[in-house]
Amino acid sequence: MTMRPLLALFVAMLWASPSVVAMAESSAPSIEVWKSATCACCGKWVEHLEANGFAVTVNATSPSMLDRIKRKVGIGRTLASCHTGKIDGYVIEGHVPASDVKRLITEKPDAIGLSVPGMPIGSPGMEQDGKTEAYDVLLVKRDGTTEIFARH
Ligand SMILES: [Cu+2]
Repeated sequence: MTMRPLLALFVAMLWASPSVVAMAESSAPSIEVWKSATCACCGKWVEHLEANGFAVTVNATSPSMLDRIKRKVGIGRTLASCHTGKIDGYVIEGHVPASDVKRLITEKPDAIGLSVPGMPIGSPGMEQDGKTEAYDVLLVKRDGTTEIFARH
């Protein structure tokens, strides 16, 4: 008897999920990215976003300007990576997978944004001969603390 409502819920979820996916893909989310003109892995990350349906505006920036931008948006030294992006008021620092950016703008948590500190091998834009290392996508809170948003 108790299984029936659960089953109904499960079926309802199955029905709901494809439409949620379709909604997320129907409008191209637009992201603005700041990076140095010569950063190759940054360029590959931009291509990764575009391949996943993002409209990307790229700003070529000097390293010192990039540092200033990171500091201004609340990305400290320990959270920093090569490029910095902004989407829907959120900061996207480093090689964050497109799927996590989409989840962020769908779930809309109260936070500064996401960061993948450093440049982990195998993250989007950092592919090297199929090698990968484990990395976490961090949710950067308004007080500067972080929590794990996704593990890869
Ligand atoms: Cu990089």
